[in-house]
Amino acid sequence: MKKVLATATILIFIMSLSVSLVYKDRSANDDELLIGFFESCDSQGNFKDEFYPGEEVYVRGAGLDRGGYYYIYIIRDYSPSWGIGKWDYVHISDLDIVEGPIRVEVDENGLIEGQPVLIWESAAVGHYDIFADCQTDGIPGFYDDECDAIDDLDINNAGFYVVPESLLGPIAVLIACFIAASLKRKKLS
Ligand SMILES: [Ca+2]
Ligand SMILES: [Ca+2]
Repeated sequence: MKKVLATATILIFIMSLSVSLVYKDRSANDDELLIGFFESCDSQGNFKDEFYPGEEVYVRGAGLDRGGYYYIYIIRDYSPSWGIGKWDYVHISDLDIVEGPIRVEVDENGLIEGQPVLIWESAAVGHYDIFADCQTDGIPGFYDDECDAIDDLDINNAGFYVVPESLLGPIAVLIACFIAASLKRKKLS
């Protein structure tokens, strides 16, 4: 009897665990579909805002124009406000484009097809935003917060940041310059 009870307890535990895991997966997906997002990430789709020079930059998005398509641009960090609503448009000519346009399709659930999508093969040092300009809703070429998407304001004003691999290089150069200047001064005096 004890054995039967123990087995039943274990079975109930395993069943409740799998039910909660399935529920967790489903609610995570629902959240993505309902809230929407557009974020820099790695090749596995993990959100990522700091990259090293030469690294690949990917993007993931949800809540986008269902069945539509977008042009994605990486731009040098646009620090003025992108504007909210229809009366404060940012035009593509206001932006300093580094990569793009990269065309992506959006599926019937509002997710970018085949994401995460590679948008930069070899990142260079700096602060950047990512702009997804909807070509199937709103006015292409202008930022419209109702159908377009931006990755912005993660690292100060930027959507992502490419850090120098080591700050030791520039510091070493500065120290060498300082020593050389002091030696020169000593020689002259
Ligand atoms: Ca920005
Ligand atoms: Ca980001």
